[in-house]
Amino acid sequence: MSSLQGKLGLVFGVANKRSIAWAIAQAWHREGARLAFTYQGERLKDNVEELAGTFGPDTLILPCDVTQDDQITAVFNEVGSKFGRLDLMLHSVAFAPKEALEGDFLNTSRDAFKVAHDVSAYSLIAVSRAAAPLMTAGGSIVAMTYYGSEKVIPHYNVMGVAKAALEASTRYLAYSLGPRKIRVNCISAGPMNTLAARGIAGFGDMLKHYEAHAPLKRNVLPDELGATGAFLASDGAAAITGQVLYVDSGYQIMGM
Ligand code: NAD
Ligand code: 0WE
Repeated sequence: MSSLQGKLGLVFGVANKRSIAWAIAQAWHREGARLAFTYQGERLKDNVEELAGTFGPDTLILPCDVTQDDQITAVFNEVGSKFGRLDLMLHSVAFAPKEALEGDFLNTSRDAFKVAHDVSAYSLIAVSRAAAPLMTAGGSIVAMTYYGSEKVIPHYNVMGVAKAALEASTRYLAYSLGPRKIRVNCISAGPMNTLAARGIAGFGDMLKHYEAHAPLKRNVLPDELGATGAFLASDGAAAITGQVLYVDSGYQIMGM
Protein backbone atom coordinates (compact mmCIF):
# COMPACT_ATOMS: atom_id res chain seq x y z
CA MET A 1 0.00 0.00 0.00
CA SER A 2 0.89 3.70 -0.30
CA SER A 3 2.79 2.94 -3.48
CA LEU A 4 2.79 6.62 -4.48
CA GLN A 5 4.00 8.09 -1.17
CA GLY A 6 5.79 11.39 -1.78
CA LYS A 7 4.92 11.50 -5.50
CA LEU A 8 3.72 14.77 -7.04
CA GLY A 9 1.02 14.60 -9.70
CA LEU A 10 -0.94 16.81 -12.07
CA VAL A 11 -4.43 15.87 -13.28
CA PHE A 12 -6.13 17.16 -16.43
CA GLY A 13 -9.79 16.32 -17.05
CA VAL A 14 -11.89 16.49 -13.89
CA ALA A 15 -15.31 17.92 -14.77
CA ASN A 16 -17.40 16.36 -11.99
CA LYS A 17 -17.48 13.45 -9.56
CA ARG A 18 -18.20 10.98 -12.36
CA SER A 19 -15.11 11.95 -14.37
CA ILE A 20 -12.62 9.17 -14.99
CA ALA A 21 -9.95 11.70 -13.98
CA TRP A 22 -11.55 11.98 -10.55
CA ALA A 23 -11.55 8.19 -10.08
CA ILE A 24 -7.85 8.03 -10.92
CA ALA A 25 -7.02 11.14 -8.87
CA GLN A 26 -8.69 9.58 -5.82
CA ALA A 27 -6.66 6.39 -6.28
CA TRP A 28 -3.42 8.38 -6.67
CA HIS A 29 -4.30 10.37 -3.55
CA ARG A 30 -5.17 7.23 -1.60
CA GLU A 31 -1.74 5.81 -2.47
CA GLY A 32 -0.05 8.88 -1.05
CA ALA A 33 0.45 11.25 -3.98
CA ARG A 34 0.08 15.01 -3.62
CA LEU A 35 -1.97 16.33 -6.55
CA ALA A 36 -2.61 19.51 -8.52
CA PHE A 37 -5.64 19.87 -10.80
CA THR A 38 -6.59 21.81 -13.90
CA TYR A 39 -10.06 22.67 -15.10
CA GLN A 40 -11.17 23.58 -18.61
CA GLY A 41 -12.89 26.89 -17.91
CA GLU A 42 -14.88 29.00 -15.45
CA ARG A 43 -17.92 26.76 -15.97
CA LEU A 44 -16.13 23.87 -14.22
CA LYS A 45 -14.10 25.83 -11.67
CA ASP A 46 -16.52 25.41 -8.74
CA ASN A 47 -16.92 21.66 -9.38
CA VAL A 48 -13.19 21.03 -9.39
CA GLU A 49 -12.60 23.23 -6.36
CA GLU A 50 -15.24 21.33 -4.42
CA LEU A 51 -13.81 17.91 -5.35
CA ALA A 52 -10.09 18.69 -5.22
CA GLY A 53 -10.62 20.79 -2.10
CA THR A 54 -11.35 17.56 -0.19
CA PHE A 55 -7.60 16.79 -0.53
CA GLY A 56 -6.80 19.86 1.56
CA PRO A 57 -7.33 23.62 1.41
CA ASP A 58 -3.92 24.26 -0.17
CA THR A 59 -4.57 21.98 -3.21
CA LEU A 60 -3.29 23.68 -6.37
CA ILE A 61 -6.17 24.18 -8.86
CA LEU A 62 -5.46 26.00 -12.13
CA PRO A 63 -7.39 26.85 -15.29
CA CYS A 64 -6.22 25.17 -18.49
CA ASP A 65 -7.88 24.96 -21.87
CA VAL A 66 -5.44 22.52 -23.49
CA THR A 67 -5.80 24.20 -26.88
CA GLN A 68 -4.16 27.36 -25.43
CA ASP A 69 -0.35 27.26 -25.27
CA ASP A 70 -0.19 30.25 -22.90
CA GLN A 71 -2.45 28.46 -20.40
CA ILE A 72 -0.32 25.30 -20.58
CA THR A 73 2.81 27.39 -19.96
CA ALA A 74 1.16 29.12 -16.99
CA VAL A 75 0.11 25.78 -15.44
CA PHE A 76 3.59 24.29 -15.59
CA ASN A 77 5.24 27.50 -14.32
CA GLU A 78 2.94 27.38 -11.31
CA VAL A 79 3.40 23.62 -10.76
CA GLY A 80 7.16 24.10 -11.08
CA SER A 81 7.24 26.82 -8.45
CA LYS A 82 4.83 25.11 -6.01
CA PHE A 83 6.00 21.48 -6.43
CA GLY A 84 9.57 21.93 -7.70
CA ARG A 85 9.22 18.59 -9.48
CA LEU A 86 6.56 16.41 -11.09
CA ASP A 87 6.27 12.61 -11.04
CA LEU A 88 2.81 11.83 -12.39
CA MET A 89 0.51 13.32 -14.99
CA LEU A 90 -2.97 12.24 -16.07
CA HIS A 91 -4.41 13.30 -19.44
CA SER A 92 -8.15 12.59 -19.36
CA VAL A 93 -9.36 15.09 -21.92
CA ALA A 94 -11.31 14.67 -25.17
CA PHE A 95 -13.66 16.69 -27.29
CA ALA A 96 -15.20 16.62 -30.75
CA PRO A 97 -18.01 18.91 -31.91
CA LYS A 98 -21.33 17.23 -31.17
CA GLU A 99 -22.45 17.14 -34.82
CA ALA A 100 -19.36 15.06 -35.68
CA LEU A 101 -20.50 12.35 -33.24
CA GLU A 102 -24.00 12.14 -34.64
CA GLY A 103 -24.05 11.81 -38.41
CA ASP A 104 -22.14 9.89 -41.03
CA PHE A 105 -18.32 9.84 -40.65
CA LEU A 106 -18.13 10.70 -44.35
CA ASN A 107 -19.41 14.17 -43.51
CA THR A 108 -16.68 14.97 -40.95
CA SER A 109 -15.77 18.61 -41.50
CA ARG A 110 -12.21 19.91 -41.66
CA ASP A 111 -12.95 21.99 -38.59
CA ALA A 112 -14.37 19.10 -36.54
CA PHE A 113 -11.35 16.96 -37.47
CA LYS A 114 -9.02 19.77 -36.43
CA VAL A 115 -10.74 20.44 -33.10
CA ALA A 116 -11.02 16.74 -32.17
CA HIS A 117 -7.34 16.14 -32.87
CA ASP A 118 -6.17 19.35 -31.20
CA VAL A 119 -8.07 18.76 -27.95
CA SER A 120 -7.91 14.96 -27.79
CA ALA A 121 -4.50 14.06 -29.26
CA TYR A 122 -2.12 16.99 -29.82
CA SER A 123 -2.71 18.17 -26.25
CA LEU A 124 -0.96 15.05 -24.92
CA ILE A 125 2.20 16.05 -26.80
CA ALA A 126 1.93 19.66 -25.61
CA VAL A 127 1.49 18.82 -21.93
CA SER A 128 4.12 16.07 -22.05
CA ARG A 129 6.70 18.49 -23.48
CA ALA A 130 5.88 20.98 -20.74
CA ALA A 131 5.96 18.30 -18.01
CA ALA A 132 9.23 16.64 -19.04
CA PRO A 133 11.60 19.32 -17.64
CA LEU A 134 9.87 18.95 -14.25
CA MET A 135 10.07 15.14 -14.26
CA THR A 136 13.65 15.22 -13.05
CA ALA A 137 13.38 11.89 -11.21
CA GLY A 138 11.61 10.14 -14.09
CA GLY A 139 7.84 10.01 -14.32
CA SER A 140 4.63 8.36 -15.41
CA ILE A 141 2.20 9.90 -17.89
CA VAL A 142 -1.21 8.24 -18.30
CA ALA A 143 -3.79 9.07 -20.99
CA MET A 144 -7.33 7.76 -21.48
CA THR A 145 -8.38 6.09 -24.70
CA TYR A 146 -11.21 3.99 -26.14
CA TYR A 147 -11.58 0.95 -28.40
CA GLY A 148 -13.12 3.12 -31.14
CA SER A 149 -9.49 3.90 -32.08
CA GLU A 150 -9.03 0.42 -33.56
CA LYS A 151 -12.48 -0.83 -34.57
CA VAL A 152 -15.49 1.04 -35.89
CA ILE A 153 -17.93 2.03 -33.17
CA PRO A 154 -20.91 3.64 -34.92
CA HIS A 155 -21.08 7.39 -34.17
CA TYR A 156 -17.70 7.52 -32.40
CA ASN A 157 -16.52 8.79 -35.79
CA VAL A 158 -13.73 11.38 -35.71
CA MET A 159 -13.10 10.67 -32.03
CA GLY A 160 -11.96 7.19 -33.07
CA VAL A 161 -9.47 8.73 -35.46
CA ALA A 162 -8.27 11.14 -32.76
CA LYS A 163 -7.87 8.26 -30.27
CA ALA A 164 -5.78 6.38 -32.86
CA ALA A 165 -3.57 9.49 -33.02
CA LEU A 166 -3.47 9.63 -29.22
CA GLU A 167 -2.36 5.98 -28.97
CA ALA A 168 0.29 6.42 -31.67
CA SER A 169 1.46 9.62 -29.94
CA THR A 170 1.78 7.60 -26.72
CA ARG A 171 4.23 5.25 -28.46
CA TYR A 172 6.30 8.06 -29.97
CA LEU A 173 6.32 9.96 -26.67
CA ALA A 174 7.39 6.78 -24.86
CA TYR A 175 10.36 6.53 -27.25
CA SER A 176 11.16 10.23 -26.94
CA LEU A 177 10.96 10.37 -23.13
CA GLY A 178 12.23 6.87 -22.30
CA PRO A 179 15.86 7.97 -21.90
CA ARG A 180 14.67 10.37 -19.16
CA LYS A 181 12.87 7.48 -17.37
CA ILE A 182 9.51 9.02 -18.21
CA ARG A 183 6.91 6.37 -19.10
CA VAL A 184 3.84 7.09 -21.21
CA ASN A 185 0.86 4.72 -21.35
CA CYS A 186 -2.84 4.68 -22.20
CA ILE A 187 -5.73 3.07 -20.38
CA SER A 188 -8.42 1.93 -22.80
CA ALA A 189 -11.59 2.03 -20.71
CA GLY A 190 -14.87 0.29 -21.44
CA PRO A 191 -17.88 2.64 -21.70
CA MET A 192 -18.37 4.68 -18.53
CA ASN A 193 -21.40 6.73 -17.56
CA THR A 194 -19.74 10.16 -17.44
CA LEU A 195 -20.53 13.66 -18.68
CA ALA A 196 -18.71 12.85 -21.95
CA ALA A 197 -21.02 9.87 -22.50
CA ARG A 198 -24.25 11.58 -21.51
CA GLY A 199 -26.54 12.41 -24.38
CA ILE A 200 -24.84 9.93 -26.68
CA ALA A 201 -27.68 8.15 -28.44
CA GLY A 202 -27.72 4.44 -27.62
CA PHE A 203 -25.21 4.71 -24.76
CA GLY A 204 -27.46 2.62 -22.48
CA ASP A 205 -27.58 -0.08 -25.14
CA MET A 206 -23.79 0.00 -25.35
CA LEU A 207 -23.52 -0.71 -21.61
CA LYS A 208 -25.93 -3.63 -22.07
CA HIS A 209 -23.91 -4.87 -25.04
CA TYR A 210 -20.74 -5.03 -22.92
CA GLU A 211 -22.62 -6.86 -20.17
CA ALA A 212 -23.79 -9.42 -22.68
CA HIS A 213 -20.58 -9.87 -24.69
CA ALA A 214 -17.53 -9.02 -22.56
CA PRO A 215 -15.86 -12.08 -20.97
CA LEU A 216 -16.51 -10.73 -17.47
CA LYS A 217 -20.23 -10.13 -18.31
CA ARG A 218 -20.31 -6.74 -16.62
CA ASN A 219 -19.29 -3.12 -17.05
CA VAL A 220 -16.20 -1.45 -15.60
CA LEU A 221 -16.30 0.40 -12.27
CA PRO A 222 -14.60 3.78 -11.78
CA ASP A 223 -12.47 2.36 -8.93
CA GLU A 224 -11.09 -0.23 -11.33
CA LEU A 225 -9.80 2.53 -13.60
CA GLY A 226 -8.37 4.15 -10.46
CA ALA A 227 -6.55 0.96 -9.53
CA THR A 228 -5.01 0.60 -12.99
CA GLY A 229 -4.07 4.29 -12.97
CA ALA A 230 -2.35 3.78 -9.62
CA PHE A 231 -0.52 0.71 -10.94
CA LEU A 232 0.75 2.54 -14.03
CA ALA A 233 1.94 5.41 -11.81
CA SER A 234 3.74 3.05 -9.43
CA ASP A 235 7.18 1.50 -9.56
CA GLY A 236 5.44 -1.82 -10.21
CA ALA A 237 5.03 -0.58 -13.78
CA ALA A 238 8.63 0.67 -14.06
CA ALA A 239 9.30 -1.30 -17.26
CA ILE A 240 5.94 -0.63 -18.94
CA THR A 241 5.86 2.18 -21.48
CA GLY A 242 4.17 2.96 -24.78
CA GLN A 243 1.36 0.52 -24.05
CA VAL A 244 -2.41 0.53 -24.21
CA LEU A 245 -3.84 -1.35 -21.20
CA TYR A 246 -7.43 -2.53 -21.63
CA VAL A 247 -9.67 -2.05 -18.61
CA ASP A 248 -12.80 -3.15 -20.41
CA SER A 249 -14.02 -6.43 -18.81
CA GLY A 250 -12.09 -8.20 -21.60
CA TYR A 251 -14.25 -6.86 -24.42
CA GLN A 252 -11.27 -6.08 -26.70
CA ILE A 253 -10.19 -9.73 -27.07
CA MET A 254 -13.49 -10.84 -28.61
CA GLY A 255 -13.84 -11.54 -32.32
CA MET A 256 -17.51 -12.35 -32.10
P1 NAD B 1 -15.60 13.89 -18.64
O1 NAD B 1 -16.54 14.73 -19.39
O2 NAD B 1 -15.77 13.79 -17.19
O3 NAD B 1 -14.09 14.34 -18.94
C1 NAD B 1 -13.69 14.93 -20.14
C2 NAD B 1 -12.84 16.13 -19.77
O4 NAD B 1 -12.28 16.74 -20.92
C3 NAD B 1 -13.66 17.21 -19.03
O5 NAD B 1 -13.09 17.45 -17.78
C4 NAD B 1 -13.51 18.42 -19.93
O6 NAD B 1 -13.46 19.63 -19.21
C5 NAD B 1 -12.19 18.11 -20.60
N1 NAD B 1 -11.94 18.92 -21.78
C6 NAD B 1 -12.62 18.94 -22.96
N2 NAD B 1 -12.11 19.88 -23.78
C7 NAD B 1 -11.07 20.46 -23.11
C8 NAD B 1 -10.16 21.51 -23.40
N3 NAD B 1 -10.19 22.18 -24.56
N4 NAD B 1 -9.22 21.83 -22.47
C9 NAD B 1 -9.18 21.20 -21.28
N5 NAD B 1 -10.02 20.19 -20.95
C10 NAD B 1 -10.95 19.85 -21.85
O7 NAD B 1 -15.68 12.45 -19.32
P2 NAD B 1 -14.78 11.14 -19.15
O8 NAD B 1 -15.59 10.05 -19.69
O9 NAD B 1 -14.24 11.07 -17.78
O10 NAD B 1 -13.60 11.40 -20.20
C11 NAD B 1 -12.24 11.43 -19.83
C12 NAD B 1 -11.38 10.69 -20.84
O11 NAD B 1 -11.73 9.32 -20.84
C13 NAD B 1 -11.53 11.18 -22.28
O12 NAD B 1 -10.24 11.17 -22.89
C14 NAD B 1 -12.42 10.12 -22.88
O13 NAD B 1 -12.22 10.03 -24.27
C15 NAD B 1 -11.89 8.91 -22.17
N6 NAD B 1 -12.76 7.73 -22.20
C16 NAD B 1 -14.07 7.82 -21.81
C17 NAD B 1 -14.87 6.68 -21.85
C18 NAD B 1 -16.33 6.74 -21.48
O14 NAD B 1 -17.07 5.85 -21.87
N7 NAD B 1 -16.76 7.73 -20.72
C19 NAD B 1 -14.32 5.45 -22.27
C20 NAD B 1 -12.98 5.40 -22.64
C21 NAD B 1 -12.21 6.55 -22.60
O1 0WE C 1 -14.34 9.46 -25.65
C1 0WE C 1 -15.53 9.38 -25.41
C2 0WE C 1 -16.42 10.59 -25.57
C3 0WE C 1 -15.66 11.85 -25.81
C4 0WE C 1 -16.52 13.01 -26.26
C5 0WE C 1 -17.83 13.21 -25.84
C6 0WE C 1 -18.53 14.31 -26.28
C7 0WE C 1 -19.98 14.56 -25.93
C8 0WE C 1 -20.34 16.03 -25.99
C9 0WE C 1 -15.95 13.90 -27.12
N1 0WE C 1 -16.61 14.99 -27.57
C10 0WE C 1 -17.88 15.21 -27.16
N2 0WE C 1 -18.54 16.32 -27.65
C11 0WE C 1 -19.73 16.74 -27.17
O2 0WE C 1 -20.29 17.73 -27.65
N3 0WE C 1 -16.06 8.16 -25.05
C12 0WE C 1 -15.23 7.00 -25.12
C13 0WE C 1 -17.48 7.97 -24.67
C14 0WE C 1 -18.24 7.62 -25.89
O3 0WE C 1 -18.64 8.57 -26.76
C15 0WE C 1 -19.28 7.94 -27.81
C16 0WE C 1 -19.27 6.57 -27.59
C17 0WE C 1 -18.59 6.35 -26.36
C18 0WE C 1 -18.31 5.06 -25.72
C19 0WE C 1 -19.84 8.48 -28.94
C20 0WE C 1 -20.46 7.64 -29.85
C21 0WE C 1 -20.45 6.29 -29.67
C22 0WE C 1 -19.86 5.74 -28.53
